Amino acid sequence: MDIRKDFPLINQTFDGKPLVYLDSAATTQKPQVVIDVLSEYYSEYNANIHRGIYHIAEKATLEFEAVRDRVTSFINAEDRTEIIFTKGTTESINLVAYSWGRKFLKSGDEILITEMEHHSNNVPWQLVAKFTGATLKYIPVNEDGELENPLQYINKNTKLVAVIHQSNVLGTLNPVETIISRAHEVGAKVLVDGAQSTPHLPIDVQDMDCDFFTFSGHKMMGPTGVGVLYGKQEVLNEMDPFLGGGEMIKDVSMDAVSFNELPWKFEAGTPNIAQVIGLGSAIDYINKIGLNTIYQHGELLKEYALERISQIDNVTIYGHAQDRGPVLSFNIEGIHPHDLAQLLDQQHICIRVGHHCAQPLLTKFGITSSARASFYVYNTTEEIDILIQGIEKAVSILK
Ligand code: C6P
Repeated sequence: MDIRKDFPLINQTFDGKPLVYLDSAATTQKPQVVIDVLSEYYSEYNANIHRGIYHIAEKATLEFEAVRDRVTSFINAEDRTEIIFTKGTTESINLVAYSWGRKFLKSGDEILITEMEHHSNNVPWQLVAKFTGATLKYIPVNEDGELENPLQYINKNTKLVAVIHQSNVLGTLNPVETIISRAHEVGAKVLVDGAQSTPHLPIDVQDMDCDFFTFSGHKMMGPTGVGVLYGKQEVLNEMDPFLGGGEMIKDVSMDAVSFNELPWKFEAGTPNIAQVIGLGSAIDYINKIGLNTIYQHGELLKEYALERISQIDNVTIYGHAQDRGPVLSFNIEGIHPHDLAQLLDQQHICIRVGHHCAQPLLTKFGITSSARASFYVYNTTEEIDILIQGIEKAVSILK
């Protein structure tokens, strides 16, 4: 299936050279259908939702709410009321930290996260720990970039486990099902950060049995500014609202307020209407290709990239987990990753360098930054060859 033609930006040339985009873990490129749907909303039925009774407002509401149904089946939630639209994974996790964490955690309780969390699944829990007096604990990461005996850290004081599904640095896929089942044995809730896994793997939240699952639209070919918080209905019902105002109310008087039902209780203010509708189109596009095809293509690119990058002289690849996704972090001895990225940029090759918003993990590996190449369904092995040539050229200049 030739899908590259669907992506306007990867077909652009710069100084006659193609753009080689290898930073999809940061954000993916968007197919034309997603771009068109955004433009259609603004040019054909732009109106606020859940309010107006004129026809374009009704169409906007219908299109917006229809995406909730598509997300429900995309991750196999039991009910559409379990799907809350946020502006991204970061907001989804913060929502849980404020509305569940601050309400239910207290001194003596333990919040368990891992050393490989993205800051978005670390900082909110540091803040909650400070606020509630709960203790924040970490499951360590071993040299291969895998969690070291994760079940050993779950005990009767554990009240919440928040774990990254696929690492944005090492690519490691964590055994979330095993962690969830052990956590439930001690009565703890589990949040899975699916920002990196959802674009690549079929997700079934009922099968996984997580209490919360989060992901971002922009990492799966949708627009920026939209994400999802999935929560089990009974857990969401126990929580207080995160933000106040707009659609989250039922009744307001001078001195009292009652809240709307799920999912709107957690969707304050005018929502990200265009972005949600764009996410719906991205889900349709993914379903058309098929997540199994996307996964297989990712496997092929990952294997090829691992083989080619490991042949570079003096290279260190971070993370060698058995089970991993198509993202690869590395450093070349004596070369600063920022210099490498700058020289690659001159060849129109886009990779990410820095701490990847996972400073505790990089510290654990004894580094402050790395280069990272990440791949998605529109990438090719030829682009990996161009990356390798680009790296060789950069190394010859920098050495
Ligand atoms: N990682 C990366 O280049 P937002 O920004 O809210 O859409 O997603 C945050 C986030 C949370 N968890 C994981 C595992 C992530 O990878 C990210 C975003 C990007 O790795 C930007 S730092």
